[in-house]
Amino acid sequence: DAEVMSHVTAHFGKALEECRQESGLSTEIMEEFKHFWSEDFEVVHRELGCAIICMSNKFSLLQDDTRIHHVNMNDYVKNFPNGEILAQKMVDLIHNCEKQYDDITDECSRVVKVAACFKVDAKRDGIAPEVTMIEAVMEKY
Ligand code: B8M
Repeated sequence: DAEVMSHVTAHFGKALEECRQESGLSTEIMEEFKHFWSEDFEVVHRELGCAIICMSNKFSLLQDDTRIHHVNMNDYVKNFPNGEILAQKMVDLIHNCEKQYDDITDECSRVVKVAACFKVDAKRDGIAPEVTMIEAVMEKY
């Protein structure tokens, strides 16, 4: 559900500023995390992968091998309004994308590929939020 995903993105995106320096993700590449879902934002930069790893670590969403932590991710998403309808779906989509890029050894490069795959699949399944939907809930977090 796209509404739930707007909440997850608004909350998760708050960690971006803490991760800017160590990830090297410039504001020119990505000004705010909500733009991840924008039609004209291309999920291609290695630095975005590094940023997603750093951000995910703030919420313990990854395992030691930088793959998704299924239980923690499920619990994280369930905490948002109607989160239970998206939690397992999200874990399944991300895990399916991880399997497709398992051979990439560089963590940041692999994670940005997984994130791009996740964006495509989330759009296909109608659970990708519009940027305006994210903006509408950002003040809650
Ligand atoms: C990690 C949950 C973030 C939810 C916010 C919305 C979109 C962000 C996309 C990141 C995709 C997750 C990639 C992590 C996979 C690690 O193998």
